[in-house]
Parts: sequence; C-alpha cells; structure tokens
Amino acid sequence: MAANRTFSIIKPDATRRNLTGAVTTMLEDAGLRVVASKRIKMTREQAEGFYAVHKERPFFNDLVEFMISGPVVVQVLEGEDAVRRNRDVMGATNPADATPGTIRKEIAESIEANSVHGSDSDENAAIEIAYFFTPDEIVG
Ligand code: RTP
Ligand code: MG
Repeated sequence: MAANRTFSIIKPDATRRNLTGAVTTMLEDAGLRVVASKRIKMTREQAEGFYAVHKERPFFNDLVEFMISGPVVVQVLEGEDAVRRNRDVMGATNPADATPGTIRKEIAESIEANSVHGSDSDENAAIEIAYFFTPDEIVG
C-alpha cells in the first residue's frame, strides 16, 4: 500500500513526564515519519469537538478534563499503511491489555492517561488532521 497519513496526539500524561521524545522515537522506530508537529494546550471547546463522537459515553467529561489538564503534542504521521501501523505501535486502549513493546504498555499510566491517541480510519485521519493543521503546516 502507498504511504499515507494518520493523526496522533501525545497526551498530557506523557508530556508531563517529559516523554514526548520517547513516544516520538517509538513512532519513528515503527516506520512512521513526523511530517507536522506542534505543542498546544487544547481549549475545552477543542477537546469537546475532537471527542464529540464519545459525548454520550460515561467517560466523556473525565476524558475532556484530562485532555485539557496539560500540554499535548499533535502530530501528522506519514508511512505505509499509517493508520494501522500507528494503532499497532500504540497498543490496546487499556495499558493493562497492551502487548509488550507498545507505547501504551511501556509508557501509559491508565486507560484514561494512556499517553497517545491515533486515528482509527483513513476517513477519521483526514478529519482529525484538518481539525488541527492547515495544509501548509504539513511538510511531507
Ligand atoms: P484514542 O481514540 O485515544 O486513540 O484511543 P482508542 O481508540 O484506543 O480508544 P477510544 O475507545 O476511542 O476512547 C478514546 C479515549 O477515551 C479514553 N477512555 N476512557 N475510562 C474509560 O473507560 C475509558 N475508555 C476510553 C481513553 O483515553 C481512550 O484513549
Ligand atoms: Mg479512538
């Protein structure tokens, strides 16, 4: 499959522990290239909009509070089969269930403070990239 793109967030638990580089190294070692990156403090409105698909879920409010509790690093990642490749290196949502060697197994603290977000489809990757980046900010 041709190289394509996905969207990643390094979450506040990882930036707080100064693990932005460690997470990025694991992404790069998995064959993904960082073609856009910025450190931001999400607004509540941004976080609520980003996670709108989860707004009826019981964890929605806690998730939004967590995502605005500190800086995050939003990234566009490029590579062959990028969405699946990124999901593979992220590991299961709950670090207790994640495979050794994955980011969530090695770095995450809990199912909420799970260090990374990654798009779950090509369609959502395009939507999520456009939510945080303009085309000129992405340099492939
Ligand atoms: P993500 O969207 O962050 O890449 O993670 P995911 O697909 O593996 O998980 P998803 O089901 O989309 O859930 C989004 C985020 O919500 C938090 N969560 N908390 N307390 C809970 O039971 C619970 N379940 C999910 C996690 O931070 C998850 O990454
Ligand atoms: Mg998800």
